[in-house]
Amino acid sequence: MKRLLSVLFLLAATVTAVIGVNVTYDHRAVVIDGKRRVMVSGSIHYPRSTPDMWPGLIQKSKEGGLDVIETYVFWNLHEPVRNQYDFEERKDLVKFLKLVADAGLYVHLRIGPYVCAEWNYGGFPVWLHFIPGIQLRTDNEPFKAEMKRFTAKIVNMMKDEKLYASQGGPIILSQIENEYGNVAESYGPAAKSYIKWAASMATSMDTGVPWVMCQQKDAPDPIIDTCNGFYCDGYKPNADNKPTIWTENWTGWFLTFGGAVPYRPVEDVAYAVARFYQRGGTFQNYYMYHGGTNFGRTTGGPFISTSYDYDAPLDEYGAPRQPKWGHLKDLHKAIKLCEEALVATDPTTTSLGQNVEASVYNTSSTCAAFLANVDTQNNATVNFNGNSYHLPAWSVSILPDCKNVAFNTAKINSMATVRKFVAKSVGDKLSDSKAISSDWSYVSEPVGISSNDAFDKKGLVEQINTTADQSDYLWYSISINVKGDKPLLRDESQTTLHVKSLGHVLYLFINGQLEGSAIGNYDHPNFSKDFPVTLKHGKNKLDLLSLTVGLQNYGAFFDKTSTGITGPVKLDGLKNGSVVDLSSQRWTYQVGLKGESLGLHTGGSTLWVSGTPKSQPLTWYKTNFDAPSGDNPIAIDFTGMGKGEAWVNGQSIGRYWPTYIAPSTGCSECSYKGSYSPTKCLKNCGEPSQKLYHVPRSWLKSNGNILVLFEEKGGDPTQISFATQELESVCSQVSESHPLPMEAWSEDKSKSKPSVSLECTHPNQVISSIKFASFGTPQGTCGNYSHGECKTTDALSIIQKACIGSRSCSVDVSTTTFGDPCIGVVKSLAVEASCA
Ligand SMILES: *[C@@H]1O[C@H](CO)[C@@H](O)[C@H](O)[C@H]1NC(C)=O
Ligand SMILES: *[C@@H]1O[C@H](CO)[C@@H](O)[C@H](O)[C@H]1NC(C)=O
Ligand SMILES: *[C@@H]1O[C@H](CO)[C@@H](O)[C@H](O)[C@H]1NC(C)=O
Ligand SMILES: *[C@@H]1O[C@H](CO)[C@@H](O)[C@H](O)[C@H]1NC(C)=O
Ligand SMILES: *[C@@H]1O[C@H](CO)[C@@H](O)[C@H](O)[C@H]1NC(C)=O
Ligand SMILES: *[C@@H]1O[C@H](CO)[C@@H](O)[C@H](O)[C@H]1NC(C)=O
Ligand SMILES: *[C@@H]1O[C@H](CO)[C@@H](O)[C@H](O)[C@H]1NC(C)=O
Ligand SMILES: CC(=O)N[C@H]1CO[C@H](CO)[C@@H](O)[C@@H]1O
Repeated sequence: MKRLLSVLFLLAATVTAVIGVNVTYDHRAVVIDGKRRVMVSGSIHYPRSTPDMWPGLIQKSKEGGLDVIETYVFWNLHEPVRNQYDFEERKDLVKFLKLVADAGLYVHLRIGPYVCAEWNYGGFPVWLHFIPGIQLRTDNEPFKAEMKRFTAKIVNMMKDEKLYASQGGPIILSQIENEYGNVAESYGPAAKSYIKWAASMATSMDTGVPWVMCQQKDAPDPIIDTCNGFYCDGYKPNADNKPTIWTENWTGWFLTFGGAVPYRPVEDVAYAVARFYQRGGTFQNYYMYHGGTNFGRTTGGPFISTSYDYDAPLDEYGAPRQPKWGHLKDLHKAIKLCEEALVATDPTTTSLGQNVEASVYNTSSTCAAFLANVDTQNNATVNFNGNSYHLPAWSVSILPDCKNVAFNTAKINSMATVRKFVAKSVGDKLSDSKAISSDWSYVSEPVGISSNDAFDKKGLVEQINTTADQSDYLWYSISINVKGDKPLLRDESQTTLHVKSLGHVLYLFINGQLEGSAIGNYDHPNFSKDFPVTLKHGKNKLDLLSLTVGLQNYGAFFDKTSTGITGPVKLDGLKNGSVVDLSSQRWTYQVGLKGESLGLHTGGSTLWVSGTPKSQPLTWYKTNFDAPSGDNPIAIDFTGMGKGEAWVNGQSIGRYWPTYIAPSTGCSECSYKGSYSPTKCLKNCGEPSQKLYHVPRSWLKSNGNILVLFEEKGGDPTQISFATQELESVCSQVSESHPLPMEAWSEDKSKSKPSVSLECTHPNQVISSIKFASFGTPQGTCGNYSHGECKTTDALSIIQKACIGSRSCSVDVSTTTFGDPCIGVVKSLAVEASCA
């Protein structure tokens, strides 16, 4: 009987699972099976992590309070060669979506297929560029045919796997095109007809779920136009029957090689999100919730770094970034407490004074309110609904019952953590050396032309047209004859080679020797440079190696952005004072490196010789290594190397470039108050933009792993080391005056007190020591607390007693627990602990 029952139960479960839900929308919200929903979404791009990381990322998204995972679909990853598709491993879109469904979350599938995303060529395959007569992203038949073919490919794949909500799957929304409204003007009248076509092409695919277009004010019905930005409060869609949706709320910003590391304070992210729901929004997406890593040559830009951490709530390696993750989790709980009121009616907003306003969602059965202080400096105390409320500057308080504050965006209850990468020796090393290996072999890459596929051409070529992005590298080679009897050149010190390039990086070799280099940056990939050169009498070989560092991904006609040495290239320093222009002479070209054509990245080939030449440009290095022990995330610290690409067991972990240093200025103190911009909050000025590079654990065996590097400039591989991410401290600081912790909301409110909660994130660890505890007026931040003037004497022992040996603990922030060291002063409790 029991067995029969469970069979019946299973049958019932299967039946409900295949019955689809009806996703529609109205002016308030996305409507699922007739019910309006308030939803929180977060972006995770599946190829920016590995399949073994996906379940953990999705689980932490769910715990963080997300309802929806949003991802782009990356056309150039899935169709590297026209009509040859790849959906394996990191590209296994279906597997990713099924894992999201298994976790009980919904999906917003942004097909694009133009995706921007700081991704190479905005996600377009470069082969599109070579289709005769094609014009991308406009009303052009060859382009529309390709876009429709790929969109249909993905839609049909989703349908075959029953992944649309209408079929019982997780996909409730889908996006066509991407931020086209930002650039449409440049495409003239064709923009309008293109968008009309894209809208009807998409809706004709009959997915059973709504489509959206972001940053597209003229999105044709029934497509919902949505907002992207740092703030989207006040956004109104283009028709009364469409809900207000925020498809990209930038949780931070992307890093570039040559830039400092951007971050966005969580108080400001929370403020932006609360303002959005306050002013009528019902669906908001964090871009990114997990940023991850640009493996291989997938970065766009140009100059986007390999790390795509984005200061997201989940860090590059998948760990919760605290307090960001936790504070937003508390925010989501507060918003969910308001859901019934939010979907029932429109808000009524009234001014409570200068820069202070209340929005109330009030019906006969339910009431929720948001009180906002949009002043960038001044705190405010306001009267609302018969009570008095303190509103810190640039903050929103959420009152799910129009009376009690469940959350204030500027007051963080969540725990903070400090995670650090700690150098780790590998294998059973006898020495203390943290080097990955002292035992390397190498292959020297020939300078200049070495391939039978090299070709001659008069004049300088454009790089993307020439390489079709099959490689970062393009050789431009030429010979110059300096006649011995009647020397052409003035004094050698006065001879210069002037090179103008559209980017992105250039190395100049003269007679086989590296003479100099030039680099662009994110804002200006192009450069002009005068290289002092030394030429000998007779024939001189000039080899210019031009590199791309990710192709343009944004802007009108971004696909037509040129790169490479388009000239002029001139030699200055002739005896008679004139300049020799080499630009229109006959050059020899080679796409890619010899080592690339030999497949050296796998570590195969018989060319490897033992040894570790240092500071030698154009060198392939190889070593074997054992995986660092434990299960914490791993990175390689590339300090000591110049620039290049690295492969672990044949898989590219991306371009490395630890020698590109961020500007030394621009990192001054940053307040969360006031409008955010990508340059407002920066750190690591004067340091390498990126020195740590993620090595996914799942790419490693316990021993016998192969690491291959291709170094362009010259470096010392014996200096590079593994580092593992370690949890240094967990901290919390909570004030007596903080709103009640969210857990207490549904309990007896009169009894609950604000509390400090700590938890070791690793399941096998417990709180092992209390590094700091103070009740009174402590100062500082996690890792850096100090006592204030007011403090009790026994805070440390109270916390030790409550926490040591437990995985988590919670202590009330109250004079009942600690006594009162300074009557009349608002006190807080700060604790720093470590886990082991
Ligand atoms: C889906 O819901 C909409 C409105 O909520 C309704 O008009 C429509 O008939 C429903 N469709 C199905 C298939 O139930
Ligand atoms: C909500 O509406 C009721 C009935 O109209 C009214 O009495 C009450 O004051 C309103 N509450 C708020 C906070 O505006
Ligand atoms: C404003 O409020 C915050 C948080 O409640 C507090 O720390 C700060 O001292 C206040 N500032 C002023 C000028 O009162
Ligand atoms: C790079 O290009 C920009 C815009 O085309 C131009 O203004 C600038 O002068 C160029 N810089 C160099 C160093 O050539
Ligand atoms: C590639 O070549 C075509 C035709 O020669 C030219 O129109 C186009 O501008 C070039 N592409 C780039 C990116 O320069
Ligand atoms: C200077 O010498 C170069 C190289 O021989 C020649 O091409 C050029 O025409 C000369 N210029 C003048 C002004 O004589
Ligand atoms: C720690 O605090 C001290 C004094 O407040 C300050 O000088 C120092 O820069 C802080 N260090 C960090 C890492 O924040
Ligand atoms: C690209 C884009 O939409 N940028 C916007 C991001 O949000 C800020 C603040 O609202 C705007 O100023 C930018 O224009």
